[in-house]
Amino acid sequence: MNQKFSLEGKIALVTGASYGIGFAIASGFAKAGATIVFNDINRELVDKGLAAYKEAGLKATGYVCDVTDEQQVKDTVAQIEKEIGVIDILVNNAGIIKRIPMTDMSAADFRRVIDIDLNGPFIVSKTVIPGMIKKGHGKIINICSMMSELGRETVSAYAAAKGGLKMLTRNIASEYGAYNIQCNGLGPGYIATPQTAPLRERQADGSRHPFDSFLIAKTPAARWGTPDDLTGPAVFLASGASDFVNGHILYVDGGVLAYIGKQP
Ligand code: NAP
Ligand code: GCO
Repeated sequence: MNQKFSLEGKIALVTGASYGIGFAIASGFAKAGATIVFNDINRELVDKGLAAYKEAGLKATGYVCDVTDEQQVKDTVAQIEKEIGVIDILVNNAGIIKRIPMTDMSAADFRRVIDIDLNGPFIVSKTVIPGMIKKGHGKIINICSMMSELGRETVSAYAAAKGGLKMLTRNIASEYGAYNIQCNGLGPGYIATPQTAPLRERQADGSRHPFDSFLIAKTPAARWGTPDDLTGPAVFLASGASDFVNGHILYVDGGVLAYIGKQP
């Protein structure tokens, strides 16, 4: 049974994986036997990531690549295939959020979030899939969100992107399942990373951020998730243990989506 969860001999690309959730998932893949490759948006971040993987005792190869730039993605995937090998596992992790009330949000800001969080996974997936078809197998994992299912004030662009990513996941599953490519989503709940740091900042009087208190009351596990909470589910979706799982969004949220919330 352990063999079913092994990633030995597999090449995994995790986008935006210099730190945060991507770094944790890539690290989990490495511990499961995969050769890990990652990209980030600039050399400084890639070097930061390389140092972090080295410090964790893990071998990783990093590339500077903006997932929204189709030519950069084509060139990077070709370089990976030449230097490392054809990609078996793709995790579309790179993403941003802009928390702005919708009526105050510029169209440019809305487009930027959609570009990175939805167009990026489209561009990287369409570039990687031909190699997977030639290999006769592939795993694509799209990092979705609670906002793939729920709305919230100030995150209109992000929710639209992550809702679209849920359906892109299902469409890739539908269109390429016949090539033994499984495409699934991983939907983290609220995870303690730099992206959510503003929601956890202590108030001037030292009290919890209002959202922090709200989230704890909305989570049966009564805690924020950690990036490490995602590594087991990610390895499952990247491994042979999920070969008949396709088009599924696996929520790793401590029970948020199932829970009405603790009575005040
Ligand atoms: P994070 O800490 O902000 O890390 C995101 C990474 O993606 C950063 O390294 C970022 O670089 C990189 N990136 C941004 N734009 C890029 C681009 N155009 N090309 C390549 N890389 C780019 O975010 P996180 O919390 O780890 O989240 C990772 C993913 O999980 C995102 O898709 C996010 O939406 C999703 N997610 C997060 C949570 C959560 O609670 N944290 C929950 C559900 C889903 P920069 O440093 O330059 O921005
Ligand atoms: C927010 C948070 C969330 C998390 C995550 C939840 O402002 O609501 O940033 O969007 O990042 O996506 O699953």
